[in-house]
Amino acid sequence: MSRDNEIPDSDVSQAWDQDNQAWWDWYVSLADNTAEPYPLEPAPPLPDVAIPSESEVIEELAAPYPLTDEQVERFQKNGYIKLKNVFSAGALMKLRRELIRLLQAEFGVDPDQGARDRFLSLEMIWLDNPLLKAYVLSPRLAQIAAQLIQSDAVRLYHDNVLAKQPECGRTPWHFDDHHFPLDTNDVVTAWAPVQAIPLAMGPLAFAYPLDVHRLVNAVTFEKSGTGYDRGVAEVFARNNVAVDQTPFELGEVSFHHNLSFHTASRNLTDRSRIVLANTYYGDGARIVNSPTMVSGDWQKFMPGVGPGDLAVSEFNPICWPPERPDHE
Ligand SMILES: O=C(O)CCC(=O)C(=O)O
Repeated sequence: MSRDNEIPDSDVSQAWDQDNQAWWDWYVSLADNTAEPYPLEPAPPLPDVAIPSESEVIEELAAPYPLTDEQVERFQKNGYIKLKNVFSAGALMKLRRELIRLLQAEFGVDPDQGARDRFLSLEMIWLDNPLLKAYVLSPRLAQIAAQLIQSDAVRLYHDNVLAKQPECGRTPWHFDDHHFPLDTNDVVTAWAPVQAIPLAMGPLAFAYPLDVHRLVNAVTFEKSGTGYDRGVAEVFARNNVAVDQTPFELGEVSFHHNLSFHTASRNLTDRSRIVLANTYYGDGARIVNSPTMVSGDWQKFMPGVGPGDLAVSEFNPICWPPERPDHE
């Protein structure tokens, strides 16, 4: 029980009443960080490449990235897949430059210089930033997402710029099913780092196969403290659950299902780990009847849409297939 109001710590039925940055500050506070930290190490250098024009980027992001049946089956079995060369080095460096500019404008800190300890987040950037719009509504990412969840059409749930600063702690074990108040499991997040991620920087790490989420059904979510994170880690360790914790090459993007359990370790390098994470879902999904505080300020991502409604708003365009008209 929390002493203030006698509401149990497991009761998340109340709505989130702060912004998305406050949500992330809260969420990462649920991670267990008791392991001894190591000293920071230098991040790998960024590539020295020509930066493409906006139209070159749009052209690159419109080209399909065909998946093999084996890749789709692997995603469906394991709940995630890491794909190499989804973006060229030039397209990534252009995105990185823009994300740093946006983070600096919002938080007043250069995420690569001296800023410490925080998990910064920006979302819904695509709405008034044409360059970001090209990456977020990118036919390439949405086509991969649609193929992985075998959906005829996918909509955008939201974009999320995530900057894990040097020395910031772990991302707690979780799956995204609670984060997105959608009544479907046809949900996939494209997690696109804008630099290579060595182990020391805390790459996203996935427990597999997908159905290991059933092992932790009985672990009660707690909205304060690190009990849930520790509980999941203990069950996974006891059951020898496999975890893919491997570096990301430049241009590599992971795609994870909303039932895929994932985590990330601390960032122990001297550079922020910056990522653009876009979530897509199968067209036709509805909002669940009772969204919880774990879904954060979801109404910002779907203005005018209420519990039980079809998950369709002007902020959730169909991103794949490109020719499909929006039925609003
Ligand atoms: O970037 C992270 O550490 C966590 C991101 C995440 O959990 C997600 O995008 O689903």
